[in-house]
Amino acid sequence: MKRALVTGAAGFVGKWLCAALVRDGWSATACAHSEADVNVAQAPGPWGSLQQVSWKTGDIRDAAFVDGLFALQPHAVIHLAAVSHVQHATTSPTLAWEVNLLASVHLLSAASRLREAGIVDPLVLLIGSAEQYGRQPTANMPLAESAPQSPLTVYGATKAAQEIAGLQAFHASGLRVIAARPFPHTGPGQEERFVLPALVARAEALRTSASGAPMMTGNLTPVRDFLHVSDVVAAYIALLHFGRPGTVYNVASGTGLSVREVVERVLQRTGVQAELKEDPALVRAVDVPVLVGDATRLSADTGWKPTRGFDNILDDLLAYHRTHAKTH
Ligand code: A2R
Repeated sequence: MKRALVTGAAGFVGKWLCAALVRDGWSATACAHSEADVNVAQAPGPWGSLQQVSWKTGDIRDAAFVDGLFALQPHAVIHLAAVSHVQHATTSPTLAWEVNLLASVHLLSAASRLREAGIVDPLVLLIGSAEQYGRQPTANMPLAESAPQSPLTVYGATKAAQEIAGLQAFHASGLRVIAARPFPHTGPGQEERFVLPALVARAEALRTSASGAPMMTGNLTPVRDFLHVSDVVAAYIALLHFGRPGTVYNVASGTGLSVREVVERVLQRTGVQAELKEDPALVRAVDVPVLVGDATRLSADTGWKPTRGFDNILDDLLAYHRTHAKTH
């Protein structure tokens, strides 16, 4: 049985990924920040069972802790741990650089040592972000991986830097690094500080209160490409099997929706009629106007295709919100 090490495993994507890895026949070791995170992550959810996953806890900014994780001699490392929220990275840039870049460097060094010792040759899948592209001409959408990286946010910059570090290790020593640039993804279990769960929660509050209040939103003009988290973790597993080391892959649907269209679809799906009102507190000071990705390379190399459309994503979020709201 092949061994996979997953960092950031108690986070939103981590739970979906660990459960999917077990279903795919991997022995998964899940690295979480704290015991408290593990306890929360083990609550049952639509991602599947985490009972066969073994957990390690610690801070991946600590090089000795990261070295210790490699005693497991993993065949694959999927590096999800990050300051993952764009605004959090903007307000805490030092933390974002430490976690999103330095911790990745610890991981790459530990994987290289294992490889050089001839013990195992781990495949390292670095999870970056579409935010690495920054502001690009709308005419260039959907963006291929050849588009220049010009990150606009601290978050995007840290992820671009992580990728450069990973590809440098590949070029210098042959460490098998693959870099993924996922476009926005959501689904059950994502925190409400992220846009779609927040919109669903707000629409549900309007529906249940029947107050006739307006739907508060951030900037309605940005255009984004949304995927279901289950399709994203399927892409990561496909890359473990068929990805080419030293290669960058977009993970994207290829379809863009404006935030206005997104909000309208959320209201329609929840059965709420409400006026839209921009809340200055929800508007980002710096935001990328359009981000739509081209995943032709990923599909060509791995056969991956997204399976869940936008309404399906919303229905899943709604169902989860309604169950979750009832049980908490
Ligand atoms: O800091 P916590 O307790 O929220 O744990 C987060 C963990 N993490 C760390 N783990 C160990 N040492 C650290 N210094 C450290 N800092 C953060 O990474 C959390 O459990 C996990 C990230 O999960 P989420 O914030 O839920 O992100 P999500 O959506 O699962 O994204 C996964 C990856 C990230 O690299 C994103 O930037 C990318 O996909 O989109």
